[in-house]
Amino acid sequence: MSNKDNLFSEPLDQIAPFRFDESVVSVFPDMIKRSVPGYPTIIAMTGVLAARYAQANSNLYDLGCSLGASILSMRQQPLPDSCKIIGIDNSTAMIERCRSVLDTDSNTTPVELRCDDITAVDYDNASVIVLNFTLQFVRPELRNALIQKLVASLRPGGILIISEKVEFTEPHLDQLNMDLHHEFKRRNGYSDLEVAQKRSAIENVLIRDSIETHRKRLLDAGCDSANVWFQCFNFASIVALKA
Ligand code: GEK
Repeated sequence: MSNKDNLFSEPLDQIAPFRFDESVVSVFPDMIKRSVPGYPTIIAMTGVLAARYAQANSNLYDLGCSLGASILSMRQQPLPDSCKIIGIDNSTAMIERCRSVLDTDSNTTPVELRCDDITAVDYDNASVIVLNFTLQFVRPELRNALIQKLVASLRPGGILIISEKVEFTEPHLDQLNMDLHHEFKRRNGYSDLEVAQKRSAIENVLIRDSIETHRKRLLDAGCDSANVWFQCFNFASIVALKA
């Protein structure tokens, strides 16, 4: 059961940089659903894409797995034999809660959870790699090397799914999409104070790239295509294929 996210509902004297700690974990499903336009669709389609591209005897990675939403979506699918799902997150609180979520799931594809920094891990034999709203929290100077490492670990015919809050290079479009996103949050019950305080907490923690930057990074790393399959305002999901 997820509690209602009211972490920023009261005026705060000081707004600390956002962290994925116990308090966030306890409201996380409510927070992400009310904050990210298209989140339920992106999670559901992550499973659909995984079912299409997963290969027998390969690894399916969910990086920044939080409470395992994408793991569960992939695990519900009829996956080929001997697939293994590996979820990685560097928040102990997230991984612990994710373990108990998975304990209640009756699907049988093996899942391994690791509490680790996704930039410090070795990857191999991957057919599907999911980064749903995680790369935006990785320090920008580490992003190219991470994507290169991930694409190198992909088997031919494998995919990488990257969902992110994105930046628009034209200032008026960036402002328009930020306004529309804030309106989305207001309509989901967040007050102006909550929107403003969360924005301060996340500043310098969540650093956006443009869709063009994401696509170029994926193609430079060796993907043969990288296409946006979902977008709502400043939230987009890209699927990149290594042919
Ligand atoms: C979902 N994918 O429900 N290494 C490992 N984990 C990290 C790192 C890192 N370097 N940086 C951040 N994280 C999930 C949602 S949330 C997105 C992902 C959001 C983890 C962090 O601990 C958190 O659990 C997750 O990435 C980002 O579809 O809250 O906006």
